[in-house]
Amino acid sequence: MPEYLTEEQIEQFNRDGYLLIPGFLDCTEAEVLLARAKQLLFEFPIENHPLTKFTTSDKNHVGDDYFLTSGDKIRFFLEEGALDEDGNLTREKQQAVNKIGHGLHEIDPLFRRVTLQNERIQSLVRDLKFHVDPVALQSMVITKQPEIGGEVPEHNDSTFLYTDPPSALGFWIALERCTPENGALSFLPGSHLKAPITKRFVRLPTGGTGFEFLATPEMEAQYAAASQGKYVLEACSPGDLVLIHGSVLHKSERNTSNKTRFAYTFHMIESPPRALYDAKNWLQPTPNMPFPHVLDEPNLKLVNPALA
Ligand SMILES: O=C(O)CCC(=O)C(=O)O
Repeated sequence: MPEYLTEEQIEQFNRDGYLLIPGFLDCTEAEVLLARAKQLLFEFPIENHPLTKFTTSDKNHVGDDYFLTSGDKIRFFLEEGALDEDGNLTREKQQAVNKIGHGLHEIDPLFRRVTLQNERIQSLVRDLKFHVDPVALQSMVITKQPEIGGEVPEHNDSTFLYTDPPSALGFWIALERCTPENGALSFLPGSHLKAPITKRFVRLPTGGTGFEFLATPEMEAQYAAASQGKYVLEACSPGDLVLIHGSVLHKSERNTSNKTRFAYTFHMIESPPRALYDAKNWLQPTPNMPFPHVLDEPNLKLVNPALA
């Protein structure tokens, strides 16, 4: 018997490749995370920041050291539109950040509680049966700043968090109202069943990041044609959770409103030997911070004494 999800919700996730769960966090829980994210933005020192922008286009994807070594840290990536031609910030730092990442789920006690010390997450993971022994590998707060909050182009998450076989699962929690105007997520239902992962985002041997292609251009065109369809926009309220299959196509538009759109998201993958995560991936575990096992009881109870 499922503990948290209904059989209908599990079927819906398997059919559509995503599932909206309204009110996964209550309003207070969502407010606490929102306030913490704003505090982090307020407190981070902009002096000595390398002014790394979060860019997502196929040709120009972020890949400097500040990004590549952010897996076990809390770092701040800027919006492309927040810098002028000379590289100077055009607005206050709090309004210049695109996302905070990628170790919030381990380092920050409030984000850790929601991610790794949360019985609802454990029940949901057991119900979904997507993974046997998942590990959490990254987390982010995405802020979608008013007017400059950039679009996130169509993609699937297993391209960026690649395992063999693909096993990524996204948890995306709205911390504010998400509307068509401020860049709510939209999905291509069923696309996870129609097209395999055709490329993966890797560390290049020459430095930086790029894509390694796993299919010929002909195969890619064939899969792209098979997965055409109508995107469904999912408006959300604070606390709503969207589960995102690693192969489902999704995107979000630019924020054209005057309101922010904060969301907290983290990802899990299956652990070996069921799925292999290799050294080509941009995000690497470190001796200080191996990927935590989500269903591992001792791990769940372990609270970093430095954070207690
Ligand atoms: O929050 C967004 O706008 C995009 C998030 C997303 O696509 C992802 O985390 O994979």
